[in-house]
Amino acid sequence: MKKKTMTSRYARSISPNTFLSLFTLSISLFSSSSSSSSSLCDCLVQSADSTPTPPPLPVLPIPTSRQLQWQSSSMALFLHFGPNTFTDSEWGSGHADPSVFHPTSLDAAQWVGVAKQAGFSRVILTAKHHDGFCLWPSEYTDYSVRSSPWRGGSGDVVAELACAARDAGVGLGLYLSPWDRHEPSYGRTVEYNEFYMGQMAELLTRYGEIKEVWLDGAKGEGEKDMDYYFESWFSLIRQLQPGAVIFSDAGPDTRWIGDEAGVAGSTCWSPFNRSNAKIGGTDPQYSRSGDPVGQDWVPAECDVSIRPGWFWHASEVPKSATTLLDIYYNSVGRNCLLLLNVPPNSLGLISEEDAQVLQEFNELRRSIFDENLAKSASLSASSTRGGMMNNSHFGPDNVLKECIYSYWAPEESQSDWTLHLRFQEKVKFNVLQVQEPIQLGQRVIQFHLETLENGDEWRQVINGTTVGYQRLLQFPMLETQELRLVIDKSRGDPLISYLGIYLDCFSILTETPSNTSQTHANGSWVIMKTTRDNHLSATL
Ligand code: FUL
Repeated sequence: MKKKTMTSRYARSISPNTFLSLFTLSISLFSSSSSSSSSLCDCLVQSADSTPTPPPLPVLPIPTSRQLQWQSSSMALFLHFGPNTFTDSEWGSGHADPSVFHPTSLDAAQWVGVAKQAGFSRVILTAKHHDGFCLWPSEYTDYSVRSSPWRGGSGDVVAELACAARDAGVGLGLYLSPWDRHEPSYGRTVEYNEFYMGQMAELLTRYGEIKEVWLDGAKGEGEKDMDYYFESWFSLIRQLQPGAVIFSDAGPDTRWIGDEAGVAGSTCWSPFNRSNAKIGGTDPQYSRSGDPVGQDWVPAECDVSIRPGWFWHASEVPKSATTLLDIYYNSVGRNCLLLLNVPPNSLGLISEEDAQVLQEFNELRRSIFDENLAKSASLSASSTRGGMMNNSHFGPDNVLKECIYSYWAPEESQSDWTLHLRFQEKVKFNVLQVQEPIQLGQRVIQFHLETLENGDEWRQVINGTTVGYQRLLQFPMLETQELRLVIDKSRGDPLISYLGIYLDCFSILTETPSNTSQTHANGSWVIMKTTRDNHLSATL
């Protein structure tokens, strides 16, 4: 098939010198600020050749170092906690008596421990939800922990969580709701923006390093009209916490995916036009898919709760581990970060049943993804940048290293982009993982996996659109000795940093739609699937 190289249309080149300094800067920032990233960077290939072929130019836009670090963490744990936890509500009126806030066993170290053991390296707390109640003793309002009986009015949930997170090496993010149903100045634009920025400054100066600031676009119908000074808020956040990513419906660093089910589009670009999105009024379809010609790098975050509500309610139970696994495929497996809400209960603890499910979810992921079956294959490629004979940095074997800075790159101006895997014996698998070195931009538009049958017939197993940081595709069990990953369409030359094949014995694929051909199904030709606990979910 003739491929279209879209370099001229999409790549806004920058000079090689600028690129190299950007590249070096991003590696050094990435490695200095992330403990887990040092192992990622250990795999940088050192040249034995005195004049190695340099990396290709990036295809813009590209991520900042804080976005790279955010994306590499894959999952964060959301903690909705406040008066709603005690009043059985979701959107508190803002008039609940502060005395309702009385967790008798609050233990932030338990929250962080549960998160860490289940593989989450960041937690994000609702420091203030829409009811306006502050989980820290804000100077600007008395509607806070200071007016509650908890710790005799001298407690500070944000401080306890910050301390526990620091001790455990877990990152901390904070949610400060713009919509405030308690604060009397809400509705008076200048006054409320000053109030809000005063609170933001407290949060960003008292508690050490903050990794993410979560700006919720929600607001009830018929509520007072007012403007939020987003640009001033963003500048303040940058000034006080330059390493923090800012989440909102429209970025600037990470965007809302457009639903609260944890499901991204099966096509999901990190490029996006921020000017096309409005905080509090986005087009869900645009948010889900991103924009292949977007000027801004704004990857998506998928938020979803382990329970039906965001806050803890005695009557609700957590989703099963296999349901969480399904959500993982549809979020992390579609180039997004999964933000899973696990609300502490009215004792101030993550409930035992939630912790149990998280542990099982962790075990499921480990048992599936710990062993990349592709490691036993011998790899070849249609071409290699710099040639295979020249100690190339860009050979196909790089796709077996867990590092985005080592990747396979084809020779420039090729019409065939293929990675070929040959096994000594047949391998059995049903999951494909592909990753791009996104520090050089998101490139792959369309790809497919094919297997050799009857010695000389290549049959397509699955196809997909977009890869990004990570793409996971599921398909019925396959047994083969030869495989090819073919990139059909790309913005510039495609680059692949990782290729994995895995055996998932937990998700059961049950139904194939009769009207969907494999060729056009975009990695989701298995429309409905059920997991062992009979959970049924749509994967589109
Ligand atoms: C929504 C809010 O209205 C919900 O209460 C929750 O905080 C969720 C994460 O975002 O917009």
